Amino acid sequence: TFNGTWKVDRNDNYEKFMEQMGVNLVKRKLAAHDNLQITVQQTGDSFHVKETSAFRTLEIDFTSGVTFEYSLADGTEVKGSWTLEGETLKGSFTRKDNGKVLTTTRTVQGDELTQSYNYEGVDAKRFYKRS
Ligand code: MYR
Repeated sequence: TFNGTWKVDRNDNYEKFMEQMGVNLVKRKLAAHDNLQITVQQTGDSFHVKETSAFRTLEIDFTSGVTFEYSLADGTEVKGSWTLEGETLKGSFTRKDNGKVLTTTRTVQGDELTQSYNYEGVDAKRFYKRS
């Protein structure tokens, strides 16, 4: 289900979420139009994700339930994992700088992937279309 290339189509409350994350105004404005695209290849419990945006291109591998390290596009370093629960990927990532937790989910319905984000009481979503 997650397999394929997904291009961000629209955001819901993403700027407020980034503000809660401490991202400054200029970066928030840029990040709201980052043209993020992810290509996901799932093999059982393992995932290979290629991320491309206005900011960077990177590839990561992770396995359901296994902790890994990741740097957000603004440089914030986090450590955590994605866990596959049924048809939903549930992520929990702890910031290295302040110990606070960002939670996120990914689900696919038809040709749309929805990623939700929560940080310190603020929720946001990004919707991606298959491309
Ligand atoms: C991946 O599966 O794409 C890599 C792991 C993602 C971990 C956390 C994703 C949260 C991104 C939040 C962006 C916030 C910008 C301030």
